[in-house]
Amino acid sequence: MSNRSGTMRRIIIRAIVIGAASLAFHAQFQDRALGRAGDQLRAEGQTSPEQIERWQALAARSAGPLSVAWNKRTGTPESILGEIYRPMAVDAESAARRFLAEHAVLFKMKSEMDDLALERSFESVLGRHVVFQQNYRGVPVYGAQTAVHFNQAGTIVAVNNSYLPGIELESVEPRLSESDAFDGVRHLLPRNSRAEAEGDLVVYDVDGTSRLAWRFTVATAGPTWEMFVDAQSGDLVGQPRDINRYVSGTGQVFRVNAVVATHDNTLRDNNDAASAVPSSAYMIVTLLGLNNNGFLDGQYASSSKTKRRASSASNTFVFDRGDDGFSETMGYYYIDYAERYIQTSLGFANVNNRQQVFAVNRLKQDNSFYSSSSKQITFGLGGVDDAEDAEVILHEYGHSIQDNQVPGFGSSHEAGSMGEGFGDYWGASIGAQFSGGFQDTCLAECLDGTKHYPEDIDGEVHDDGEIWSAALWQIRGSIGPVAADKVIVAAHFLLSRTASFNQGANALVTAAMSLGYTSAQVSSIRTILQNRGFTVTV
Ligand SMILES: [Ca+2]
Ligand SMILES: [Ca+2]
Ligand SMILES: [Ca+2]
Ligand SMILES: [Ca+2]
Ligand SMILES: [Zn+2]
Repeated sequence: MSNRSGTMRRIIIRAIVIGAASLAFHAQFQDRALGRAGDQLRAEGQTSPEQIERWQALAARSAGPLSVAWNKRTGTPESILGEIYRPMAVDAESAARRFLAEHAVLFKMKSEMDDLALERSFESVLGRHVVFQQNYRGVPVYGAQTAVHFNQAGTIVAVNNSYLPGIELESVEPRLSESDAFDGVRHLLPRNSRAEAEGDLVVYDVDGTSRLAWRFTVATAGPTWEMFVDAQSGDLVGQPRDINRYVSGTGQVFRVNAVVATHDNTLRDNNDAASAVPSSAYMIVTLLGLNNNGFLDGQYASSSKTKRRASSASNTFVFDRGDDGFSETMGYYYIDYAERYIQTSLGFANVNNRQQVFAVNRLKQDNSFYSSSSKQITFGLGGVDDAEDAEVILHEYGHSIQDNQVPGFGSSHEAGSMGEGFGDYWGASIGAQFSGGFQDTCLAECLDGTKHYPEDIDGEVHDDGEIWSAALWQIRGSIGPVAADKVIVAAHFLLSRTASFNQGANALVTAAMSLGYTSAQVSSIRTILQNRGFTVTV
């Protein structure tokens, strides 16, 4: 007997060192050695030898084979499945409490269970489900719940457990009030997404440390932010997190615009007629980040200022250009695409990380604009509807990007010109990801232009912006699309709202050096800008 338990102990220790797979084997082995039912017993995760013994005591009395997963941090069962415990002749909550109390040492719970409050008790086709919330001295422990699931016969068939044992806090009285705590961190939320917060006092455990914290949820038109603030120190714990659940939908868009999509510069608008453009110009795309409310509302874009909005319960937005829903879909798709590119490919977490609201049919003129006061984009209907063209959509989004990086950017003539030039560049650079190299007439003329600073300045921001967009386009040709897009966006951070062309040029070179670009890349950028007539001294 002692020999056998000595062997077992050695096996236990080795199993723990080797990890989950071996532990599963061990548990199976030991169970069989004890002569109990449970050939199918499986274990996942790790725990201590003492806990294994307690587990064996539970498994020995189970009605059938079990599986268990261990919580790495606490060493307690995180999930138990199987016929765990025979029916008891009491109500479900009492039965659940009796079961947990009997195994309180295994679950590392207080035997009196007075820190478990009934959260929910409900029926399903399986049977009854009883969910407890853990409280610490009356304060809910965030995410700490224990659920006991019964089948129709009253047998316990599953336990989920995230109870957190061993919490020790000096006080559960917050030093900071809810509003003081939020005031200290609200500036950390992405710009333009600040709103009123809902706060709850919780015990929050992260990285093995428990603390008293205010949990805030901040609903905005786009993301819903969740953030935790230490209720004693006021420190933000972790990062704000978007807790919305987004869905994907289906949309139909032009590959950039009708001309680029067909490589046909002779296409005419024909008063918005669908027949003016061949069906080959369209492509079906996945619309990401939708809120699932049936409209084109999502994480990074919303067509909510549009009149008579398109809607689809299945998030299917397939229209041709005869329907304004097509323009809404174009706006949603390309804005969302650009923002994901900024965050994922360029690596900026804080550049226009918000929901861009736009309207596609409120303006009759052949014009579009971004408003730095409302932060919204309005696309005009004159001629070809502006939102039928990704280059226009992205141009306006370019203004939004710059306003987000440097609020009020463009307040001098040269800064305004750089804003127009960046918008044209941005539309062309993102558009080129779809166009396979084809440029429509306008873009080719603007971006490959030879305008030179300062003698070609005529005082109109779009005209003078062509000096800037042509320089940026050359930089892109020299160092590549992603490297160019990244340094161009990064350089905005270094500018004031009234920056001059020369400041913009020096900022580009400074940003390239700060990003660690090679000396060949940096000198190429510098030379291109100097050849445009800018004075670059960095
Ligand atoms: Ca038209
Ligand atoms: Ca239209
Ligand atoms: Ca029109
Ligand atoms: Ca137009
Ligand atoms: Zn513009």
